[in-house]
Amino acid sequence: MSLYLGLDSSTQSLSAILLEVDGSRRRVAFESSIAFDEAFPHYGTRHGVLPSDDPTVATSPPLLWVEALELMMQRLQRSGLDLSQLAAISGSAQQHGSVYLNAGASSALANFDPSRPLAEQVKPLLSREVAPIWMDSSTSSECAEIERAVGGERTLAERTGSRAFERFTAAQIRKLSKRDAATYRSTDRIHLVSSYLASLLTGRHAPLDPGDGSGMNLMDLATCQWWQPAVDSTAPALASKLPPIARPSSVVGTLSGYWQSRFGLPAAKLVAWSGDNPCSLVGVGLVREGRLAISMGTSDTVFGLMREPRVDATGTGHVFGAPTGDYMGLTCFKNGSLARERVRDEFGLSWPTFSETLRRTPPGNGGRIMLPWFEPEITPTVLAPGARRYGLDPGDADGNVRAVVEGQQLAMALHSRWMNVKVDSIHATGGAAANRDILQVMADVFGAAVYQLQVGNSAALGAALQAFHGAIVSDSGRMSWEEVVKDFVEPLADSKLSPDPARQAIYDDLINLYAACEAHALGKGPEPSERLTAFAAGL
Ligand code: ADP
Ligand code: XUL
Repeated sequence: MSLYLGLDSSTQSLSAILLEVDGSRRRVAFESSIAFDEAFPHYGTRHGVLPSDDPTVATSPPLLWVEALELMMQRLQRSGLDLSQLAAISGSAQQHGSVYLNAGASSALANFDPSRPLAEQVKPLLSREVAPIWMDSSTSSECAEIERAVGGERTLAERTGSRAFERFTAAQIRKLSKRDAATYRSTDRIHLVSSYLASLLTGRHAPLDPGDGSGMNLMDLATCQWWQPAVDSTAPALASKLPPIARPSSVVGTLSGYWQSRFGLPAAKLVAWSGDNPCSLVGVGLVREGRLAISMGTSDTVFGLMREPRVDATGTGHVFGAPTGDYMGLTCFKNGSLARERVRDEFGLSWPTFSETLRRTPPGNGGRIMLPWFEPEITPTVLAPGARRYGLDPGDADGNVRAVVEGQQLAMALHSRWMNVKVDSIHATGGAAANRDILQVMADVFGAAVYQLQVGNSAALGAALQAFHGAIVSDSGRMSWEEVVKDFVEPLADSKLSPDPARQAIYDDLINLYAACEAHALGKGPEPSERLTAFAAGL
């Protein structure tokens, strides 16, 4: 019997899933989650993010993630499981965020004192107290500068998988090097959240993997190595500050002495961490082409596996590396769960009453549309926050509940067309995938069957499967991904939600009106009121 641990450090929480594999018998032996704001109020985060006067700035405290890691290991230690059988650990983390360490880190990582908490030992190693995270959109000028320097948006997208995006690590690093050159100079190593936490576990600077590396605008997708023109265009002397890139799910070390002494853990293999979306891809079982997954966590993301990297000509989406060594297409929306919560709270609802409202309001919402941009939006790029409403009274509870859910699903359907996947089924994951009334709208908008999965936290599950795959491959050479995910990623048999043909027909029309509203709000199209009135009359 062997145990494999997957950790997921997301925006709002740290989760863990421990898999037990005993011959052909496989099960989840332990599952736990720590919500950052509740467990560590002394950092003053809201939904895991530090307060900021500028709505385009989003940072988090890297020490909070360390405290969470320690607390999780303590929970594991107290679980009563036989942890001497722990064979490997891997992890998943929110993508794009970066952590800045000084030259002291290289030796300190190997020599943490097991009698003292880790956060106080990591504190002196940070050259920057905060980590910019994926919700940041303060770097538009840096994006333009990087694209110009490498020969344009198209070139950057073809080489790295994405045009320049505000939250991607290159633009964030450039911002620091321009606006706080002294801090940049005092930085010896820039980690992603994933490679930072992996480094703490293995006691030396850990490499990152291509799945997370492709969220930086710095990695050549074809070679999975740093693309020198992008590195040179981002900041001075950057090459020496970046970690190396390892093969996906390769063993990059063992659990360091700190964790062994402090929590009685064995010298388990440490398998390269990845981003939460690449981990979710395998955690929902998308190891073959032709299906889509939608994750509704803090962000909403639509993604699918790709054998070949088909870059998005419209500049909306991304191509990332996948843990399987293939690629994945992804479109990300910042206004995910927090936008739904905003509407829920505005009208004093709970999730059950929010759902009940969805059930009794008509599809198409009488031609009333919301562009749910409560926070600056990633897809499409919207820097000035504020929901835009068409024919919708801001005080109308029923109308706004339906409008936020329909608006989000229509936006996801519209902006995932570039992936060119004929969708007949969708695997839904993330916290909001528990809500079957939201999933019914998804099924109707996409015209596809929607399934829920046995294990809700697909990113943590994907990380645990990555640990399993990495350990087996390093010991015995080979194991197909189909074999790795077997038994863990089956959709729940009775979870299927089918599209209703009449509702689907309404959304086939409404998506064009949604696109017209979006174009109008972005200053790229005419006022759509007349079209909305005509649509409402035909309902
Ligand atoms: P992340 O991994 O990005 O931190 P999760 O995938 O854990 O986020 O999802 C957390 C979110 O799930 C919460 O912000 C909450 O809004 C949402 N959520 C939980 N239960 C429901 C529900 N019944 N209906 C809709 N959303 C829900
Ligand atoms: C993906 C993205 C988000 C974060 C959230 O590009 O920015 O999904 O990974 O954790």
